[in-house]
Amino acid sequence: KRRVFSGVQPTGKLTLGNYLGAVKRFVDFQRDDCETIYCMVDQHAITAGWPGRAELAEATRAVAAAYIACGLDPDRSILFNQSQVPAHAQLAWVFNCVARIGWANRMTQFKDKAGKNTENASVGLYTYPALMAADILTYHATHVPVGEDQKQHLEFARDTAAKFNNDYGVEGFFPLPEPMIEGAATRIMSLRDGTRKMSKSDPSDMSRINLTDDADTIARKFRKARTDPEPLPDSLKGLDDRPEARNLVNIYAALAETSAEAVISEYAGAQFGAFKPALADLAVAKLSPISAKMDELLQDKAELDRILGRGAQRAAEIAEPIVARTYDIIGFIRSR
Ligand code: AQP
Repeated sequence: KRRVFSGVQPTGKLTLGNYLGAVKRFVDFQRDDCETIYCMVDQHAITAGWPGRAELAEATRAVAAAYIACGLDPDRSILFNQSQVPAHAQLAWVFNCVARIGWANRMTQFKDKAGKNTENASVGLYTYPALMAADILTYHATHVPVGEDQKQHLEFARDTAAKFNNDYGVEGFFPLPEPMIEGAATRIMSLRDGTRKMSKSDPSDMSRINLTDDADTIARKFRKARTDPEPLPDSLKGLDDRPEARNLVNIYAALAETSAEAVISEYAGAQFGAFKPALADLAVAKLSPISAKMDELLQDKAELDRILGRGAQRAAEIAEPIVARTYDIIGFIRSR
C-alpha cells in the first residue's frame, strides 16, 4: 500500500494554486490502495517571520477547514498540524546533521524568500528542507503530491534519505519518496505576471484567486488578469511564449478536469473578452461550495481542534516507532 504524505503552510489564505496544485489532488489519493497523511506545517510557517499568535492559529484552522471543504475526510485521512507531533522536529535535527550545506545553498526557494539580504534570514528558513525531509520520512511516506515549486525540496529529501541509509549502514530504512507532480496545474502563475507563480504571500491580492473570494471578486480578478491582445490559438503550440494565456488555459483545464488541448479545441479563436467570463463562471461554480463549507466549519473551532488532536494522535502512532528505530540506529540511548 502506498503511504501518501503532503503538507501546506498556514501562511495565509489558500490560493487557487494551492488548491489545484496540491489540495484537490490530495483528495484523489483517498482510495483503497493509499494511506493518506496530510498536515498543516505550522512549524514551517514561522520560518519567514511570526504572523502573531491568533493569526497563526486562525490560519492553521483555515487550512484545516479548506482541506475538509475540498473533500478530505478526517476519518479516512490523517489530518493534523505538524507542531502537535514532536517526531517532525526530532528527525529534523538528525537530518540537519545528515544533509550538506552545499545542498541547502542550492535551494531556489531560500533565495526567493530570503531576498537579497540573506544574512538577515532566519536559520530556520535555511534548514527548511531538512524539516520537510523529516515531515515525509518520519512516516516512511512513499508518495508526495506537490506542485512543481517543491520538486527541489523533494530531491533534497530523497538525497537525505539515501545519505542516512548509506552513512548509518541501513540500506532501505528510509524509502526514497516519489514526488507526484502531474496534471495541468503543477504551476499556476500569478494573474499579474505570467512568469511568477501564484503565491499566498504575494503583496498584490489581484495576483491570485483566494479560495474564500466571492463571485464578484473572482470575476473582477479574471477580468483584470494580464493577457496579450491575440485571440486563443487553435493548438497548444500557439501558447508558446504566451505565458499569461497559457496560465488561464491551464487553470480552466484543471478546474474542468480536462486537458489543456481540450480547452484549446473548444475555445480556438476566442477573444479573452469571451474566455475570461467563462473561466470566471467555472471558477465560481467550483469554488463557491468550498468557501461556503469552509465558513460553516470555521464556526466550530473547538470541533476543528478536536479533529486535529485526533489526527495528531494517529500520526504519532506511526511516527514514534520510526523515530525510536532511528535513535537506536544512531546510538542515542533511550530508556525502555
Ligand atoms: N502556484 C502554484 N501552482 C501549483 N501548486 C502550488 N503550490 C503552491 N503554489 C502553487 C503547492 O501548494 C502546496 C502548498 O504550498 P506551501 O503552503 O507549502 O508553500 P508554497 O509552495 O511556498 O506556496 P505559496 O502559496 O507560495 O505560499 P507562500 O506564499 O507562503 O510561500 C505545495 O505542494 C506547493 O507546491
